[in-house]
Amino acid sequence: MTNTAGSIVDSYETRITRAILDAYHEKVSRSVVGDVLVVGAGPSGLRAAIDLASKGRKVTVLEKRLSPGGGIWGGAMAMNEVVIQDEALSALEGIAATPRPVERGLHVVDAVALASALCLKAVQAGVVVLNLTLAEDLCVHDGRVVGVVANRTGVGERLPVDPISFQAGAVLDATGHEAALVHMLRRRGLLEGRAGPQGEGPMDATEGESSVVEGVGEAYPGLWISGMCVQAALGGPRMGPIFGGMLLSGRRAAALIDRALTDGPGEAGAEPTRGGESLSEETP
Ligand code: 48F
Repeated sequence: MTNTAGSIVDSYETRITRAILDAYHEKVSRSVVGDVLVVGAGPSGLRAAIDLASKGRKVTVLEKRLSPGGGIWGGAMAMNEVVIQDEALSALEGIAATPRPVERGLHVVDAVALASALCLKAVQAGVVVLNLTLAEDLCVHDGRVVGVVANRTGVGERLPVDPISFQAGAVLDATGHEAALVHMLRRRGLLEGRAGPQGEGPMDATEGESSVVEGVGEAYPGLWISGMCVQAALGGPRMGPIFGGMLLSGRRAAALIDRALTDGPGEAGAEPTRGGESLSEETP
């Protein structure tokens, strides 16, 4: 195709550009309304997304970084092996990353293999993963979280550019240590409750690995929590470089959300608690 003045140009480059634009916008467009929005593509968020999509739910994952995978890539102190305990091996179901037994109930998995396998499985299961997409706020209608306000990473924080929004029957805060969505509600006084700590406790791997699973629940109508977000929101201990609890936490979140979506709002009865205290004093 010649590029003479006044002629219409459709070069190889413009066809490549159009292919990207059409495919990306089709993908985003079909994600605008869905069953579940997962914010954070770490181990808990990806595991939850995979399980929900495998049950036929329409799931979108928003991840602010370039690479989905969260804290998996770095293993511990940048040593890229991940530890999984015996009791959590079932959480690797369907994930093509092979654990190798090491000692007394512990296994290691190559961090690159685990992160890649979770990402690939999610996409193959039908999850739409939107990276470089920052959840900057929540949509709350009539006392219920119904969606997420999102912007391109690096844009909304620096420039006066309005965001777009995604809506879903359930939103999962899987943002890890940041507990980003929980804090958005807390800042507005919407989570004024008795569960005071609001921040992780010091390291206790045994307690942390169980409470990160037990604490999964609906923190506010429509907003669920999993993974390290549970500890950050409810004040549980950090557990350090062991990842089984994260995957199990995602699995539990998926099971509870799936049940809640089937039963309808108000039927889940899975408000997360720690020490008998609820996250929110009253849930409308
Ligand atoms: O931190 P992350 O891996 O959370 P997780 O699934 O797992 C925690 C472990 O990695 C590790 C640990 C194991 O013992 O303690 O830390 O609970 O993944 C959270 C993801 O959320 C993204 C963030 O970039 C990361 O990939 N994220 C955080 N805030 C936002 C976000 C936001 N506002 N919008 C979109 N993504």
